Amino acid sequence: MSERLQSKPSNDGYRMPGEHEPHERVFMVWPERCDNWRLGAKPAQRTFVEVAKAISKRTPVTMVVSASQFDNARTQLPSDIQVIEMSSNDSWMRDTGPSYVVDDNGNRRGVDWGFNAWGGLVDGLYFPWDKDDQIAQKVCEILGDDSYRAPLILEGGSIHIDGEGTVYTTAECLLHPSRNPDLTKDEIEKLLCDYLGAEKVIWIPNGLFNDETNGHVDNLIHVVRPATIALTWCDDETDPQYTLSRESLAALEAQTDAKGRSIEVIKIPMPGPLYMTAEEASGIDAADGMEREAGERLAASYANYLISNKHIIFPLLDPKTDGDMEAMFKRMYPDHLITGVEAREILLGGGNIHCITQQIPAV
Ligand code: KQY
Repeated sequence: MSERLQSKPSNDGYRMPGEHEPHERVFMVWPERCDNWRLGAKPAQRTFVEVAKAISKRTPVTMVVSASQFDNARTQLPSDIQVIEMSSNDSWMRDTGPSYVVDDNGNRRGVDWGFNAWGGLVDGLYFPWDKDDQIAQKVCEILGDDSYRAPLILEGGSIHIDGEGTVYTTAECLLHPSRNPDLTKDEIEKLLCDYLGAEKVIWIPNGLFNDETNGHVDNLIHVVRPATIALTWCDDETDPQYTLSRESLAALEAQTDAKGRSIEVIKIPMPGPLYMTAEEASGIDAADGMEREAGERLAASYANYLISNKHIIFPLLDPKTDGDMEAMFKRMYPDHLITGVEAREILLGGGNIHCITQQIPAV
C-alpha cells in the first residue's frame, strides 16, 4: 500500500542518497512523440534499448510504455528488462519520476515534485503535461512506497545531490520565472532542504549553453563523489560555453559543501560543438515549444551520465572526444565498469542518459 504523506522528509529523518549509493532498479520511459523524436521515434527507441541493456549489466531496469507501444517495446527489449504500461507525455524519467529519500532504518519514500514541462505556459516545451505529472506517484504506487507531494515545480535533472547534505543547482533554472515565480530564493532553498533532507544549496549561475530546460544542472556537472564535481569545460574563447564554464568553476570554488569541505572540480571535455543537421530536423514533426531547426546548437555534454551500482553509463557523442572522456572516466572511477552508448538520438530530443533514467535506491 502507498500513502500520500503530509509531513516533510527532513522532519521524518529522510535524506536523498547520492547517485553513487546502491540502486535497486532504474526506471525509464519509452520514447514515441514525433514532435521531439525524429522518424517516428524509431532511432531514439533503438538508443533507449541500448541504454537499458547497458544499465541492466549491473541494475534491473523497468521501461514504462504506453498501451499502443507495448508490443513494440516488449519486442525490442530483452526479456530481463521489465516493461509495464503507463501513460506519459514524453520520456524523461529523471524529470518526471520520483526523487527518492531514505532513512537510517532501511525505509524509503518518494518525493513527487510538480512538473510543468520545463516552463508551463511561460516557456514550456509542450502542452499538456498532466500524464507526466502523474508519473512519480504512479512509480511509487507500483513499488509500494509512500510519497510526499512537494509544493514546488521541479525537474529531477535540475538538482544534483551528494547524499551528505549538499544540493547543487542552477539559478538559471530554479529561479526562472516559469517555475516558481511566487517563491523567493530563500523559500526555494528551504523547500529543497526540507524535501531532500539536505542542509546546504550550492547555486551555480547557469547551465549549459542553449539547453532548452533553462539550464539543468545535470547537463553541466555531475557529482563524482561528495565534494568532487565533474564540470563541462570549454577552452574555445569564441564559444558561449567558455564564459559559462568559467563562471560555474568560480561559483563552485567560492563555496564549501554542507560538511565544510572545499569542492574539487574535475574539468571534463565538451563534445563538439554539435548542431542539428537538416536531415535530422526534417524528420521531426513541427510543433510549438521545442526548437528543432537545422543548424540549432545541441546542448551536448558528457556530464549527462548515470552512475548505477559502480557502473558509469555515458553518452558517446563525438568521435573526437569520446575516447578522451572514456579514459577520464577510467581515472575518475577506477573500480567502476565504464560503458559508452551512442547517444546522439537522445541529444536530438534535448537531453541525455541522465535525463532519461531515474534510480530507485536499494534499502
Ligand atoms: O534534460 C533533461 N533533463 C530533459 C530534457 C527534456 C527535453 C524535452 N524535449
